[in-house]
Amino acid sequence: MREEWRLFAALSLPESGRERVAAAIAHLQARGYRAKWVDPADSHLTVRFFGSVATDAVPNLVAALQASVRGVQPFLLRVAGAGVFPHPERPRVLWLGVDGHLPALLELVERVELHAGNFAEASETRRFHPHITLARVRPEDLGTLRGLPQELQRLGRLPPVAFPVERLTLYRSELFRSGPRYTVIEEFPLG
Ligand code: 2AM
Repeated sequence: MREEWRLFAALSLPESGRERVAAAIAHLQARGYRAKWVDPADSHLTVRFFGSVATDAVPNLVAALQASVRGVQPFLLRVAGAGVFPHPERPRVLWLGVDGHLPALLELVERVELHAGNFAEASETRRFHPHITLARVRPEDLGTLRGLPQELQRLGRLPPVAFPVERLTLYRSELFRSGPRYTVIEEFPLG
């Protein structure tokens, strides 16, 4: 049987950003909130989710991502703000936002789409909304999230954390009962 990997390209967070994710999760957990929390060590900003890709196509995907970062200079983002998808009254994903040099981020996203979008299982239908996931909310968690909008506002007002973007990373995601395991397949330095 032909092997497939579940792949996505993302920006990995520096240590200071991972600390902010860990602090945000600890803050929400201290409020008694329950959810499927991410492991802060794995936190990232997804640029493009490819889904299942045949392993024999991975070298071509790597070449396409190499092409997509060519000539793109490193840029600065900041971890800032917080929110939920899809709607505060129906929280499914809790996240931290980013600001800073967003035009450079959007250009990178467009270049990845242009060069590597054809490797993705599904075409991108949703507008790109840069975010760093903190947690996924299960239906049974909803009752624990009392005062969520206020808590997210509080997190969103914390001083922004610098997030220098120096490389794009291709990750493999394997899903286990205990949660996803991410492995770095290849890194693509900017500049
Ligand atoms: P999320 O954190 O916003 O859920 C690996 O699954 C990464 O790819 C996650 O960060 C996830 O984003 C992102 N992703 C984007 N689209 C996805 C999809 N359709 N299915 C699963 N993950 C997706």
